[in-house]
Amino acid sequence: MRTATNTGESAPPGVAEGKRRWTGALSGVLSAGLTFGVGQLVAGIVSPSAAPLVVVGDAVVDRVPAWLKDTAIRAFGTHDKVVLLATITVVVVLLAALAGVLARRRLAVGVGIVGLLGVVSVLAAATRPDATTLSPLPSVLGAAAGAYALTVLTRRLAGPGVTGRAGGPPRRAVLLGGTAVVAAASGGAGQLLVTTRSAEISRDAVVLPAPADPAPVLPAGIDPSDAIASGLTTYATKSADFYRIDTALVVPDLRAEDWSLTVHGLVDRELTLTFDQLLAMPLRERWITLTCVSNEVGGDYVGTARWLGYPLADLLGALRVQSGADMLYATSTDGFTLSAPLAEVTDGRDAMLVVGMNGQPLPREHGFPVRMVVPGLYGYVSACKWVTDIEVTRFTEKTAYWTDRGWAEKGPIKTASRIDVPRSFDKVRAGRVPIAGVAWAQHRGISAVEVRVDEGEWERARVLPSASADTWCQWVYDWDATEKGSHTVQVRATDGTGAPQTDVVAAPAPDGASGYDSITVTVQ
Ligand SMILES: Nc1nc2c(c(=O)[nH]1)N[C@H]1C(S)=C(S)[C@@H](COP(=O)(O)O)O[C@H]1N2
Ligand SMILES: [Mo]
Repeated sequence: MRTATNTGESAPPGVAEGKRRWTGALSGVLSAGLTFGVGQLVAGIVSPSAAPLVVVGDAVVDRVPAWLKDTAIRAFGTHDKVVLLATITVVVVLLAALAGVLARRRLAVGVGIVGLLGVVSVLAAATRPDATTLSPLPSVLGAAAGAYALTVLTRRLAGPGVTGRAGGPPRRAVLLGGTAVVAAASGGAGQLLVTTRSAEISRDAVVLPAPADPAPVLPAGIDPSDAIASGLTTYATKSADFYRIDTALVVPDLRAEDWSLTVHGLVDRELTLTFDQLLAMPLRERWITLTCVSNEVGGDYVGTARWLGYPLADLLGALRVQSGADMLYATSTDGFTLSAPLAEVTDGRDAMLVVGMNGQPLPREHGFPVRMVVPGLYGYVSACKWVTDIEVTRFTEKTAYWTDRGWAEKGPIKTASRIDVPRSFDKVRAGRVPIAGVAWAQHRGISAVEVRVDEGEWERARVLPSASADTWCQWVYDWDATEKGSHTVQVRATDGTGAPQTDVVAAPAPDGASGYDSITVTVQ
């Protein structure tokens, strides 16, 4: 009797209650879906980087403790962003389901949770470094749509009689399905708007000038075909294969026509440069190897490309740097900052404001339209992507993003060598076994590479030519593998100044990993 009154039909109370709880959870999740769908649509119109999921993700990236960030980069590598977005999505879905269930008891509680998500998103949007007055709008309208949807769904589906004739399955399906369709459609439309107004179109329209000072033709002897066939890294890294490391959750959407760079601070004359003005300057093209400070011994956060740009030293020379300045504080459009030592930038090396990579405009993930590249310094203190502001200042005045998170203030690249073939734990046939890899000590160059087996004598490997001291080189060593069984192979390099690579084992933090790369192989 009482059960019948409560549920409005004859299903056992537990079943009906369970079903309604699921309906509540689904209402909550779909309302959250609508929040993000509408948010994405408004972001598509207002600003792609202001989409709720993006701003919340960016805020999390900037606030997670340094150790967690380092661990994530180590564990997930370049997939760390996907993992983060998936985690945030799971948390939101769970919260939204909870909001939907609670809303059935007290609507205000459920709507309150949606509102709270909205507030978090608005705060995240408003505090982004590239925030405008319109940035909170996607979050505000998205949260409003979500709260409205949850109210309607809860009122129509959670009350008594919901599973009866008036509110039975057809109406539930229409309401829930309709919400899902609107959420997906607005999200999809927003995504379409984002892609059509994106920097990709701007990039397609860029025509790079021929370099006034072209890169040298690569010397013969690079990329020996047998070693490449067995897995040696190619000397030149394809842009699509180039490692990507940055704090940006979505690639900044910066059009070349909207880009400008301001150079200011301790200079006699300040400068604001547009993209067209930069392209009109005499450009230089160089092979340069980039390395990330997070690269582990034997790791692959390193790559070589042909970079086209304008020398930073020439730019700064024209502005006349004042005495006392020792640092360039570069800021990216998304608020990332780095501090590059002025001494290295102006000592004659090819430190550049870069517009081209491997003969193409910079790929968006690698800094379109303009980034910095300084040979010899780890990326976090030199290679600012999407750079829009450079302040000439002092290390005593300012600290940059990674320095604030415990990494070294200055980051010269440590001499390193890596074994590419054979792979560790490979089984090889007794006889002549080619061992090959790469070695780098940017701007000092590599003068020698040595290999040793089972901690025996160090033997000279053949160092292949390279374009300059600013790039890595490949090396090959022919090992006469006679003794069957398991062996360890180690490598070490000597830089162009004659300094040997250190054997001291160090983790990437705070100033780069060190120690010898080593593999274990079984001779059969
Ligand atoms: N704007 C911006 N620039 C940045 C970073 C970043 O997080 N944001 N990361 C730096 C780091 S740590 C490295 S190693 C290089 C990597 O450049 P790539 O992604 O083109 O390989 O970019 C540097 N420039
Ligand atoms: Mo890096």
